[in-house]
Amino acid sequence: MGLFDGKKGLVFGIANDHSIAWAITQRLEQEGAEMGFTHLPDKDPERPRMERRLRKLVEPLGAPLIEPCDVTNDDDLDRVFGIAAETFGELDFVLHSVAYAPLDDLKGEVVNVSRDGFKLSMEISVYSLMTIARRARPLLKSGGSILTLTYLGGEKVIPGYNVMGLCKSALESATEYLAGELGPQGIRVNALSAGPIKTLSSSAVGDFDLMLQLYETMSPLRRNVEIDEVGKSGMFLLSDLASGITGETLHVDSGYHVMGAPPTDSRNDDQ
Ligand code: 0WD
Repeated sequence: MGLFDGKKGLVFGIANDHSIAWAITQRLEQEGAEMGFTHLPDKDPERPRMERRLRKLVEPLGAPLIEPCDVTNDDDLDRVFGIAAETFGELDFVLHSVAYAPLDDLKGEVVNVSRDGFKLSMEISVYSLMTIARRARPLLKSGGSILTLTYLGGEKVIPGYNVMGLCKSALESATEYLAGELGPQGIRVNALSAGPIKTLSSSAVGDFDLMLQLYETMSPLRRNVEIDEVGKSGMFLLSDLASGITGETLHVDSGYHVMGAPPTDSRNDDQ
């Protein structure tokens, strides 16, 4: 008996086998979930890289829905949710694991962020949660849930995270508002705040290797989180085990977020 036997969901944001959404998907699949998946539309239809990568991962799971979807495109979203309604009827969960900021805006100081870069980052990384939740709402069963992915840079200044920090702050607020609005329908909305994990997206974040080192020396567990730890906690938040949890941002980060100063054993004795 799996926690997700007979349950159906939609997953946005698997780019490859290093993606956090893939780690959560693997745990959901082990628990019996049936899932549909979207990928970024390929720019060159002759070389469908994104589609091929996703198909390789999810076809072995017997995925009944694999569709291109750019979350900035309403037609794409309408099509995907239309197919989801035909394929699944009702949904039990939606996983939103999507974020983007133009490289120049991500690398530059927040004070210099461009108007267009700010709008695009917010649209893909924050508004997409609202627009997905709106379309998912009529399909989600009472007891269903939505999960998004965030990072500590939405709560504290993390140099190098820059405009994405502003996006994550707004995303966590959106999680709370959506929880407030969808709760009366029995739908939970939560965010998982993951520690740094090497993926396609994180490779664009400045000083990423330094962050990995900091988590090793500063976090209470003195190590980085494994991607499967994010996978199983994500599965938990989407499952009935978390039936009393909504509007929450759960940190899965070896406890790094509770530290206010470096631990004594990491300080240089000569100082
Ligand atoms: O350390 C990390 N990796 C952390 C990631 C720590 C804490 C949080 N997160 C968050 C990210 O901000 C993101 O919200 O987790 C989520 C997933 O990130 P990931 O697994 O690290 O990154 P990745 O494997 O790149 O998946 C993000 C995907 C995109 O991948 P690429 O690399 O192709 O941009 O978001 C999707 C896309 O699949 N995506 C879009 N999907 C639809 N429409 C769009 C779009 N316009 N833009 C990006």
